Amino acid sequence: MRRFTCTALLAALSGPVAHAQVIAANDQSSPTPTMWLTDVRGTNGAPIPLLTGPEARAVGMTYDRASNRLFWSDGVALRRAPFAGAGLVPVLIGNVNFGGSTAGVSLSSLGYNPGSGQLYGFNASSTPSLRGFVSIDPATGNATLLRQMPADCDFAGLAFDPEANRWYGVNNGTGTASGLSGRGLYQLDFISPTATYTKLANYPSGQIRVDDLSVGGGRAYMVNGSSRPTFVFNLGTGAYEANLPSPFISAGTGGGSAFLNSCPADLDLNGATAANDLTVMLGAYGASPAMANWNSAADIDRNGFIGANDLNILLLNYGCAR
Ligand SMILES: [Ca+2]
Ligand SMILES: [Ca+2]
Repeated sequence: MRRFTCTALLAALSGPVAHAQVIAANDQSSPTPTMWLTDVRGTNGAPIPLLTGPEARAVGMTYDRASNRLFWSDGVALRRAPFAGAGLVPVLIGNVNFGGSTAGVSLSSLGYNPGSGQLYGFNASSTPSLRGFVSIDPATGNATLLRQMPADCDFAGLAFDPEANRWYGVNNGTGTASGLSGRGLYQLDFISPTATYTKLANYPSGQIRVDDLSVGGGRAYMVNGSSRPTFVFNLGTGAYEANLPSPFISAGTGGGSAFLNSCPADLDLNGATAANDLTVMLGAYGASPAMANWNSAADIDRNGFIGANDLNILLLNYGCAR
């Protein structure tokens, strides 16, 4: 059994915890599945359990800050819960389905676009005509195949950055058809009539699989459902940073994760957009990635420069708090 530090127990028992953190679960069934919250700043002690029991299994997960809801799926069942720290109360929405049938449903990732109000995912089905990117009605689980993809493609992680209006994904497939470049971290557009897949990075040396992806604070968190750590890729500098340790007690074969980005422009990841975020922004203002005062979190629109648009996004969201 995992032993908790006093700090983690106190944090788990003392009500809401700060937002801007990574939530992750895997797909193992025994011992009891657990959904974990990890403080990416490393200041909140050990990972905190949010939910235990069979409903905590996940291979895909995402967060909608407008409704403060987590969505996750074990591959077929779709669940949601309002985020309120430890003691999540899950609701079964239903099964992900095509026209009422779960035949050929094998979801491997989940993401949410607040602009369209739709969930999206990758259906890693062994049925070729159902394998690819799907949109999913968050109220019903009804799915529509948006783009069929080949068997040697598997976007096991998808994450949407609402400020930059960008999708990111991790692909475990080795194929190079359909504009792909094998396994790795991508920025992609699978919704427009002409899809684009831009590979940002290979996986760290020796790694051939990543189970899910969360994006926030200028970083891509590449989560594994096994005991392997979470790889952290800085989207501004294009370099890997120190791994986060795995929260999992027992290894699964898949996993799901979400970044709790409750406030836009929360640069210091403390759950509010306030004076210190403005201080961070002004300290980095005018910087590009090679400069000493560069801060990847402050490049909110992800255009490679910290400028007026980034400051404007911060000012528009100033005062946000959860
Ligand atoms: Ca903040
Ligand atoms: Ca910018």
